Amino acid sequence: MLLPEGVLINGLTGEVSPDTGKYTKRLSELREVFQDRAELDRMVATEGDPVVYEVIEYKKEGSDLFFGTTTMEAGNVGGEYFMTRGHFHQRRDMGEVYYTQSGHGVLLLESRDGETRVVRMEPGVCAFIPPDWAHRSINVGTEKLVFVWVCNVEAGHDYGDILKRGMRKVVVDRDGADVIVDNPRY
Ligand code: PAN
Ligand code: ZN
Repeated sequence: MLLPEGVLINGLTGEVSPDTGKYTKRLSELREVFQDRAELDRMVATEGDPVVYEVIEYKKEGSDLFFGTTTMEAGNVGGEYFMTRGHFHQRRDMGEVYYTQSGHGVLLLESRDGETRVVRMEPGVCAFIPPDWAHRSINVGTEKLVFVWVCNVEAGHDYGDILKRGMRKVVVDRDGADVIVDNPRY
């Protein structure tokens, strides 16, 4: 039998305790994600392959739900802000919740038929991600962006389409302001 448990989440660091697993994504692992690959390679070589984000999860065998944190560093690659890979769920009937704890971000969403929506990620904003909307989070601030996500264990990730051609929009820095523009590569 699964037993209830309180899990402590640090909204400034993303620490989850207890956790059941974690991974880190560094810039060199996100080569397909950013447009300016020459600048990415330069950053990997000269800045020690910076961490872009870390995911920490709490998942119990036999449960229908799991949750965790994503903690994104601040930065950009040639003006394109640090972002996650972005994905649809394998299960098209399963959505997700993103609850921002700290920092400033943009949650970029795209429906299967190509509609774009944006939800600003600010502390206290709990974003509803409907089933079958691709989602990518982007740190547009100067500090860590930390959010809690809650999802069905069977949702799964489908990275294929987004890794291949990106999303229809990209979020770039223009004189310190975040601007959403058409993806020139799409
Ligand atoms: C999140 C994401 C996490 C990392 O847990 O998986 O923020 O983003 P990518 O998986 O797109 O690299 C989630 O949406 N899970 O379904
Ligand atoms: Zn997801």
